Amino acid sequence: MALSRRDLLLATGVGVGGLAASGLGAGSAAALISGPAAPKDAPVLRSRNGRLRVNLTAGTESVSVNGVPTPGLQTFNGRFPAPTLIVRPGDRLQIRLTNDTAALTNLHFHGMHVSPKGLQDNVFVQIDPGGTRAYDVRIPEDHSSGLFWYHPHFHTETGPQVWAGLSGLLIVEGGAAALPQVAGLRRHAFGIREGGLGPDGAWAEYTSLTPETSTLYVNGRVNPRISMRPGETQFWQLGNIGVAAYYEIGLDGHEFTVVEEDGAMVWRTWTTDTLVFPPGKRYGVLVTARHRHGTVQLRQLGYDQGKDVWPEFPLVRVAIEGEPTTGVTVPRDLADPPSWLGDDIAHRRVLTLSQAIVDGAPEFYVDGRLFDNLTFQDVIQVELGTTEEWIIRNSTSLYAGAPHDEQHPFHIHVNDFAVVETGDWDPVTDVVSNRQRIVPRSTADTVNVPWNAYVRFRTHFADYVGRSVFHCHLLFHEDHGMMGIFDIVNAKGEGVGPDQRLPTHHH
Ligand SMILES: [Cu+2]
Repeated sequence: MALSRRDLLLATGVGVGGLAASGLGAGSAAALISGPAAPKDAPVLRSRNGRLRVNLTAGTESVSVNGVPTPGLQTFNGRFPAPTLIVRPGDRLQIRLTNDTAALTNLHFHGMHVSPKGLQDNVFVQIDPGGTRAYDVRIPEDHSSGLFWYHPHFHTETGPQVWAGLSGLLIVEGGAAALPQVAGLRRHAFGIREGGLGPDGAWAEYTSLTPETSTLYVNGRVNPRISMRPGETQFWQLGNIGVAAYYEIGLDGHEFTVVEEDGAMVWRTWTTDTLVFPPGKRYGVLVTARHRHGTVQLRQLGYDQGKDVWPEFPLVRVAIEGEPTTGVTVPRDLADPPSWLGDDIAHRRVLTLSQAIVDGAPEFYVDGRLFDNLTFQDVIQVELGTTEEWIIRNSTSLYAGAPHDEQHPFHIHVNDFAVVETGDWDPVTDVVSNRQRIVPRSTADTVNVPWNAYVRFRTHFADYVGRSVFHCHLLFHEDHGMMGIFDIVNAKGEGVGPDQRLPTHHH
């Protein structure tokens, strides 16, 4: 096969770029699959010599979505999906972001362990319409590797902007992808999101679609096709980069071996038939094709979030074809768990998620308080270098007027956590039952909290001081109050940055 590099990029998205740049060269690339018909995968932008410099313009465009010209999207650089950014630990990620939309915006690097201050992962940055800011994100040498994503995070605009198209994949190379068993495998990165067209043929208005009327897109396409050889093992990184959909994902007749969760290699692998992805969640998995030809379907099996019931939907067609080959396995234990898991606990905190209808409008709370970015109250202060234990509990059912019990995906910025316990919790009687102690196999930055239930995690505040946030990753909930602020402060009292005070509004 004589495929150009461009053809290869279009054919397999990130996978081929990853192989080419990891030094396998043209000889290996020539053995790769030819691709699906629809040539609309995201462009791949890769760091060189320790730096990835990118100009991104957020603007309103008419673009082709799954082969259909579609007005009404907001895009980075006119691309749907947004460009995939690939960096390495130790790199500088320099993004000059121009805001050509009519609303305030900024950038968040979901899951990254970088500074929350300045023009790095600072959600308090405010870029006015017509404005430009130059981000300079310094990724530490010891940063974990895996799948991350980037999207705007300006309070009250996050949901509408991600919905309209402003979310893209961000890959930090290394980690599980660099394991000797994995490094030579063909790879795919799947950015999965919901969306769809409105009655006028334009991209639908935010919140105008139901789960039943939504379309699920993988790298901007509906049910794209990839191929595997019989017996071949591939490395897939999957991420939910949408606003509200939950997914339970399975590949017919196949298993996933999990080697990466939320942008970090797991220290103990596990094998499962299905994986659940609340908004923001990512997994990296090894998949070995069966030893026979035919097409199998990667699919959303369906998920009941409480309010929203997401129906089954096809995600990726996997054609098993060509010469049989031999798959790979990885050891069950890949690394040592982080030493901070055994630290003394400096503080224990309990946060309660709830919601209510007030004057006919839904409100969402942390500890009964509505977040807004005009009055930063009740800021949690944590000490740099310490380990804490947090309990996140969901009392959705408790508040009068709440329309539904809902699950909430809890997400925190800057530092990952390890879940050590889950259980049921009755918010009326405060009785805990069905307590499950968990020996963690991985860290996470996003965890689902069912109603009348809790999760307990440990987290370590390493390396960075500054002000940041935790929130529900159902973006409508986040934008309507289910978010809180924490300050990481060092022994000298240094923490919140001068640009992390109350933002100014000019309406
Ligand atoms: Cu929520």
